Amino acid sequence: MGRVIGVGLIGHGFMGRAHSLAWRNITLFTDSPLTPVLKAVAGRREDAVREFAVRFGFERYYTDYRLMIKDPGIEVIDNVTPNYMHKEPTIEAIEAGKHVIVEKPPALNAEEAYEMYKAAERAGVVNMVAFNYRFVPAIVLAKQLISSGRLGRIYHFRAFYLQQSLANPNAPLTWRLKREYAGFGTLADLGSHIIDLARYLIGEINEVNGVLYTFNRSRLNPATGLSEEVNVDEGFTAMVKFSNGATGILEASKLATGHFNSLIIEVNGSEGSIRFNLERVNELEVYLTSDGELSGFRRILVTQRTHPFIRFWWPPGHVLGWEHTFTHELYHFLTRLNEGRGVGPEAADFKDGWRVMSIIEAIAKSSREGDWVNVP
Ligand code: 4PW
Repeated sequence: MGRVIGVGLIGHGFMGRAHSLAWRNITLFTDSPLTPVLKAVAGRREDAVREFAVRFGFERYYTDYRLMIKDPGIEVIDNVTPNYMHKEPTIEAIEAGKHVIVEKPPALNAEEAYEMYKAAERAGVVNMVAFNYRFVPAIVLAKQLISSGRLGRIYHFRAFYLQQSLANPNAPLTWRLKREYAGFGTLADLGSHIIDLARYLIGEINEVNGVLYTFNRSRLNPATGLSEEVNVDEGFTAMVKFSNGATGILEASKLATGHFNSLIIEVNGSEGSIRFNLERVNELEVYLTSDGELSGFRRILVTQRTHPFIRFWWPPGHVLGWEHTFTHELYHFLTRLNEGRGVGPEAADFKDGWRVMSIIEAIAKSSREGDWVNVP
C-alpha cells in the first residue's frame, strides 16, 4: 500500500458521488503509489453533508469549505461544486498549498479559468480539470493510434455529445440553465468534453464558426413555482479548424430525443479511421487502409491486457463502465503527484481548462457575430 494522502471534497451532488466512489476504488489498484483517505467533505446543508459523509465513509464533514481547506491532514482538494463555485474555493485551496482537482467546465468563463491556471502555476501545485472521458480506455487507445501515425495524416474530427434531458419543454429549470451559475449551457456542460477531446486527440483549435440555440426560452423553477428565463444555450453546432490543418465538426445538444448520453467520435486519416460511441464504452472501431481487400471497420474490445489501465486492477477481458473513468483519472492524478510532476498531457491541467474556456467563448462570439472567429 502506498503512502496515505488526505482528500477533502467540496460538494456532494452527482459528481460528489462519482468522485467518492472513484477515490475509494483507488485502493484496489495494486500499484497505486498513494493511498487516498477520505478525510472530509464540505457542503452548505448540514443534514445532507452529514449523511453523505457517513454514506461514503468520510472521517468528518464541514459546512464551511474554508475550514476544511485549513485542515492540515488534507493535501488534495477535489472541487465538485456547480460551475460558479469553481474559481474561488479552488484558488483558496491553491493558496493554502493544496493540490487541486476541479470538475469541468473549470470555470464560468476564460478569464476565471486563466486566473485559476496562473494561481496553480505560481504555487506549483498539481492541478487537474476532471475531463474524465480522456480516461476511457478506448479513447486512450484512439490517442495512441493517432499519435503513432497509424491513421496517417489526420483530415477530419467529428464529435457529437447528445442527450434528451431538455427536449421536454416542461423539464424544470436548474442551475445549469442560468448564466450566473453555469456560464454557458450545454456548450459548457457537454460541449466542454468534446472540445477537450478534440484538443487531446487532434491538437489545438485556432478558428471556430458556431451557432448556439435556445428553443425553450423559459422554464418553471420548482423552487419558486415561477416561470423563469433560460439565459443560456440548449445546444450548439460548430465547424472548427485545427492548427495542424485538420477540420472538425462539433455538436452538443440536450434536445436530441432518443439519446440519453451519446458521445460519438469519428476521426478520419489518410491511412485509416476510428469510431467511438460512449454507449459502447468498451469498444473502439478501427479501419486501416493497409488491410487491403479485407478492409472494413473492425471492433476492438478494449479490455485486453495490453490496453490502458486494464492491467492495473481489473481482470483483462471483463467489461468496464462509465464510473471506471473517474477511478482512472484520479489514479493518474495520484501517480503524477507522487512523481512530483503535472498531469499532462494525458490529463487536462488548468492550462488546458483555460484553453477549453477560450474556445467556448469563441464559439459563442461566432454565433453572435455570424462569422468565423479566431480563438485568442
Ligand atoms: O459532464 C457530464 C454531465 O454534466 C457527463 O459527462 C454526462 O452528462 C453525465 O452527466 C452530464
